[in-house]
Amino acid sequence: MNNNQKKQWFKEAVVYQVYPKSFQDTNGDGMGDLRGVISRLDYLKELGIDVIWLNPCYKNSGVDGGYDISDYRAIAPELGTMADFDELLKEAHKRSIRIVMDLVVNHTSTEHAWFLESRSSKDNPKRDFYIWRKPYEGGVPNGERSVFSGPAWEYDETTGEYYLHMFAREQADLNWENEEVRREVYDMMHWWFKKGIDGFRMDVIDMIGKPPEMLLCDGGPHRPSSCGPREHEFLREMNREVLSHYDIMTVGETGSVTVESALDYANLDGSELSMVFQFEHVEHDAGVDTKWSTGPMNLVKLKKIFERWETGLHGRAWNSLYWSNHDQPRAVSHFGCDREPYRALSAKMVGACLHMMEGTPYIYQGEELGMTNYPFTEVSESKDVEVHNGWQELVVECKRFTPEEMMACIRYKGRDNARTPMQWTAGRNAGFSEAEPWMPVHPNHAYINAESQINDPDSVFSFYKRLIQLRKTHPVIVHGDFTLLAKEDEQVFAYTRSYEGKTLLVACNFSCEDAKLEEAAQTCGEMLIGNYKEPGEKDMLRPWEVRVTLV
Ligand code: TEU
Ligand code: CA
Repeated sequence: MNNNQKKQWFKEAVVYQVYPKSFQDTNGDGMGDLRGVISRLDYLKELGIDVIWLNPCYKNSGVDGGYDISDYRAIAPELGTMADFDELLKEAHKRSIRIVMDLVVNHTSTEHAWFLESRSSKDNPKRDFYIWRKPYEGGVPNGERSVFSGPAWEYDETTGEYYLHMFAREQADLNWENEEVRREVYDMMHWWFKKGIDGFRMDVIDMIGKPPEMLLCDGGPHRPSSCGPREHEFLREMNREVLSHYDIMTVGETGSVTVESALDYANLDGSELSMVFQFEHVEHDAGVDTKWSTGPMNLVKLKKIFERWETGLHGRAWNSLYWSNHDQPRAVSHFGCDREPYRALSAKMVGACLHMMEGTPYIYQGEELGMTNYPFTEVSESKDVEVHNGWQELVVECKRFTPEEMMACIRYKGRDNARTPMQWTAGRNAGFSEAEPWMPVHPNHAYINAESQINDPDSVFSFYKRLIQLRKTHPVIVHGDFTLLAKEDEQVFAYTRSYEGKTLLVACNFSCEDAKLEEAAQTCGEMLIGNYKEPGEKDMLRPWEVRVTLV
């Protein structure tokens, strides 16, 4: 039996993502910490999730939410200690909850010891750990652009050369062509697995195999920067050397993945990763050449994206399902309607729409409460390097957006929407912290909070709980094939899943108006879950209604 046949648990699992800085503070410094995660494990157990994906909690330089790691084997002091981490792992395992860590190995912080050595001289043994190039005609080697705006090359005076950084200038890209780099990364991964962690979410893992053209010192233009010729070779090597030795799950964050390349990344023979994160659905409404846009979402386009992924991967590879994470706006604000009276209804609907598809569902902290985007009014309220760099480029330098336009984009798409503190109670600082929180608490915690939802059978929380239970009860949700219905309908997202003689019918109304259902999408069979109390008309969905039935 090969790897993935043995290890099927990741297909049945539901993952909950914890952004530790914003989850729960326990020592009164206004920032969430690992002890805070421990203190909320019973809440997560109650919700019924199987796996926690923990955003980076390693020592870092404070530039990009922990994605600028300066020591892979140390816990960030602001989040706690290694003893706290070990206890978290132990307490989670006691509750049969697995812990998946973030693996950020496309780049390190420029404060990492490897980089300090690398930059110190051209003949330092670690020089080649990073990607250094000579100037081209006195300037940058080529026109490669950072994901966070501006050139991807930073000049370093010590040796008069440029290093590559695909993200912030404090995040230098590692050179995966260097075998020693790979060796170091694999050792570090073994070290964490030996501690007993249950997997890795691999940050921008499609960028480790860089297309050689993008690194040419030729003054050339910005070129594709992901999934070069050695990408899959590196992942298969990592799999052989590390992953295949443990009973773990892996998910590759792969912004460039296509249905076709997913058949390599997440193939069912287990030779690379367990699953991928693809971006097409969350970016379906992105602006022409950047993420910044104000929507609107386009349901027909969105459905076609899901259809392509669901049918393309069925029986061949495995996918993740997510609406939101720490890089995305809130699910209900992006895909539902966060205005009353539709917020809770639509939060449930988008949840069911996603959880009934094929793939491993990810719930981002607060999504299970229907938490919403934050009403940012000033760019200075943002803590996000992506926002500030984007502002500098798009508003200040090239004046593509007026400040008002850019603020509207930030409210719609900014990553800080997902990073405001978790709303536990209606009380002070939403029960997140005794002290002034590092990010503002959303004023709507007065009525959107965990305390008021846990024991309310009609809450978004209780609805998510049932979605998770359904997955454990009906194999069709895990294994069924997918057929999209009503493809051109601009209000209704309806599909069926079929497996071993059972058919699941999911019908969702993505609008504030009633929606007519075509015959194939009309409710029949046993009602598994819905978000309205009163039964409705068979051929009509009410605003933001979802009905899931089984025959
Ligand atoms: O994100 C990768 C990525 O491609 C992001 O640029 C993403 O598209 C963007 O944040 C959307 O606004 C990962 C992490 O999830 C992110 O938090 C990090 O900032 C980034 O890598 C660098 O490590
Ligand atoms: Ca704290």
